[in-house]
Amino acid sequence: MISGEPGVTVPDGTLPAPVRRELEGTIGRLLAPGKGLLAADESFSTIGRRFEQVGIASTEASRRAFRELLFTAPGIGDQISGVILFDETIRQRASDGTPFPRLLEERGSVPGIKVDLGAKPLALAPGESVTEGLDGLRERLAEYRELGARFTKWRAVLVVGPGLPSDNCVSVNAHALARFAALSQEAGLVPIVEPEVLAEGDHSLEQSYEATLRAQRLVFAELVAQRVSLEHMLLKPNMVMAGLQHPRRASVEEVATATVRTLRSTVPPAVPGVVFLSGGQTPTEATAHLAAMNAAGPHPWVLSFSFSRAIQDPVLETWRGDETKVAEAQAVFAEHARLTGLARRGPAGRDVS
Ligand code: 5MM
Repeated sequence: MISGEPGVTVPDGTLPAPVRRELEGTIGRLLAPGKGLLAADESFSTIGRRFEQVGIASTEASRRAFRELLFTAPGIGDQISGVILFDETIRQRASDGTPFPRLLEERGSVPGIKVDLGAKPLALAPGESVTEGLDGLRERLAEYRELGARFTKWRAVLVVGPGLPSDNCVSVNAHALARFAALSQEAGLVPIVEPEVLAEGDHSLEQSYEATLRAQRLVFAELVAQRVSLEHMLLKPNMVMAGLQHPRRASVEEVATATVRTLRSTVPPAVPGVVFLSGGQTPTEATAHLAAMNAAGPHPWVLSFSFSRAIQDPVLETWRGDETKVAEAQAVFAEHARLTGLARRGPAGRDVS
């Protein structure tokens, strides 16, 4: 029990006090003003696709070189509060032999890890998926902690289409997200809960809004049912947008308004922060949307970013696997991270640091 007003005590959940303190410390670092997260957790197939687009062969060496380029970018810790790593990456080292998690800590970014094993076809639900990876997760979390991770991420994928996402798909993914979050908190790792309503498709903004609302409602119902401490987690949602193949792009204001409405309707104020994915938006779009949402504040949660493509794409295009372009690509990275960090500014709101 903790004391609130004199004479009032409220239950403070099931997490032991030292674990709560550690999770709060990590969250404070991840949500530090002006900074956000870099999602560098592409699995083999995803990074293979991204590399192929710029003519780079995906090998252990090329993946390591690209991640080293990102993690050694001058000033990374001034702009990137945390980096989500992939299983291969958390075990790799910089050229000087420093393990990547230690390198990031030394530079002021918290190392984290994607712990799901990917979205797999959901039985009897054509076109839909369920994210796997719960078996043995407690043991894997203990190992990742040993390797230096201080937060975790799990992504569920929801497709919008006629009759989709199905209630069944939303439900099984919400259940898995909550199981992952509970196990992470138990291990002293801050869970980042990512129910992604995909932007791929020709659906309208209204359909994206409805699917996002439904997904987030159920995710929070499951989180509460499974005793996850809402104060010790972060949500990583999509922004509400028309599908990338929809003929009309919504305005920045429309996206910001619709996205903030879904948050207000579904995310309890106990949640300290929301770190958006970029979902195929250009860096300019993703940054403009985040800035507009923050300008519409103050909000009960910190609104920040956890972008992969919207930060990395221009860096990859500059680098293209060319050793002589490393410094130039790092400068592009620093500039994009700086501009994205500026989008975190808004009216004075919640401060968790
Ligand atoms: C980096 O991409 C992550 C998913 O990777 P896999 O599909 O290979 O497992 C993804 O979860 C990412 O962290 C988020 O979607 C954010 O990335 P974007 O590109 O949407 O900002």
